[in-house]
Amino acid sequence: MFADRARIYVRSGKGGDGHVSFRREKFVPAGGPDGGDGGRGGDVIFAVDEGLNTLTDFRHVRKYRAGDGQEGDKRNCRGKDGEDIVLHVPEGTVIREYNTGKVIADMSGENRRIILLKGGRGGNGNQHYATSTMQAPKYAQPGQPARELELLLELKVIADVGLVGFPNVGKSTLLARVSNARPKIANYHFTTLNPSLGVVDLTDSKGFVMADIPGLIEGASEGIGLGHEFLRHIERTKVLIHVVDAAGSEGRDPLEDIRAINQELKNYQVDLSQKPQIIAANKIDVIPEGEDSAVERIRAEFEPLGVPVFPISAVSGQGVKELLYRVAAMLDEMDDQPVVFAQEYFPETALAFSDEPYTVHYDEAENEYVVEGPRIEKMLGYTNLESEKGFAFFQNFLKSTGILEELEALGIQEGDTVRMYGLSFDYYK
Ligand SMILES: Nc1nc2c(ncn2[C@@H]2O[C@H](COP(=O)(O)OP(=O)(O)OP(=O)(O)O)[C@@H](O)[C@H]2O)c(=O)[nH]1
Ligand SMILES: [Mg+2]
Repeated sequence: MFADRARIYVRSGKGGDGHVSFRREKFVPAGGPDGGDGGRGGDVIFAVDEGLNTLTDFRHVRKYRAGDGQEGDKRNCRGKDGEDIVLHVPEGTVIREYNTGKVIADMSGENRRIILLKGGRGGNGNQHYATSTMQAPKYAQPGQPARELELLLELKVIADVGLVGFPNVGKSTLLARVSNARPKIANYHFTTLNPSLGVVDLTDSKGFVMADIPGLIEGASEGIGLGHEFLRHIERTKVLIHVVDAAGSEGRDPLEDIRAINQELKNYQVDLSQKPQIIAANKIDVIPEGEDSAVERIRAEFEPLGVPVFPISAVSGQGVKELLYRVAAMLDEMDDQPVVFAQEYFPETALAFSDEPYTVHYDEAENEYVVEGPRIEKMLGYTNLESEKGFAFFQNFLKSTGILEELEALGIQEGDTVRMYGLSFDYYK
């Protein structure tokens, strides 16, 4: 198993309250307001630390709080800012919102340091509220509240190459032959239950990391047979070695096997069939002499599609070296950019007015979907949809709060109308 996980709680600092006070000086009978502003609450920050390679620390300490901003003081003194808290994580840590599982940040590639949760702004002191008619304001602004989130941290070792194929085709046998890994091998389906990794060393060529995943079956892309769990592990690999039993030992047709697995790869949440692929036509040592060779039929169908085919025997080692050098060459040609997951959850918008309710329903009479409630009203009141920034905020709000998912659950189709307080728009994915 190469997924290291931890569940933690983080909280940003509350903004300090603004202060109410009045100048008191000798010979000045009624001084003006001099209440200072509250300090800013501390941010929750994540930073990549090259020296780390596990999430172990986060399984021991689970709660992380940034400091609160201090209240303002008399004589226009600004309250002290709360201290930021910096959580150091290994590269490749994916930070998700715990309840929805949505990605907030992927600490890979360029993402070395991010502010995950901003501290609250400090409130204005009463000095800001003096006007010609109100010279002694007794009001100061409260600081913005702290924000909290439950997070799931997940570390994935990034394998360059993933082995995919039906159960029992020889994926683990291949990994064991070419790497330091010692996965279990046996002549029955689902021998491999957890993904495992091995390092492939090559002379005169750069080595790579290979991931063996459990066998896929039809319906894997819908989660059947733990398909989601397994496919998730190959999301970030750069090349797939598609292993097939070219001897058809179990009475199936190798070509149909390849098509079926490709269909599952295509149907998964992200289209994995777009990844560069190489076919390992395995078990050639047991193809009966003189038989119409499946290898040639595989070549005829897949090589014109740009997928190289290598006949191998993972047991005898025949053809394996050629396969590995071709994989190394494919990796060499690719840029070194790791695949970085896109943000799906936006704490700033998801947590906006989060204690206010809202509802989503279908209005049959109008044939419209209706989203309403104080939370929506406040959000719209606060957002300028004409501006680019405001519109992005609005979109992230719909995504992060789960409103889009609720609409989909109600059966919304492309082009249907959604109504929110006098605002109507067409739904498009
Ligand atoms: N004759 C022959 N048998 C092979 C070859 N490769 C694998 N096998 C046999 O096929 C069976 C399954 O091998 P595994 O490596 O466990 O297959 P797998 O694809 O990892 O299977 P799952 O983990 O169940 O998905 C074992 O009995 C292997 O010895 C090969 O090249 N030739
Ligand atoms: Mg296996």
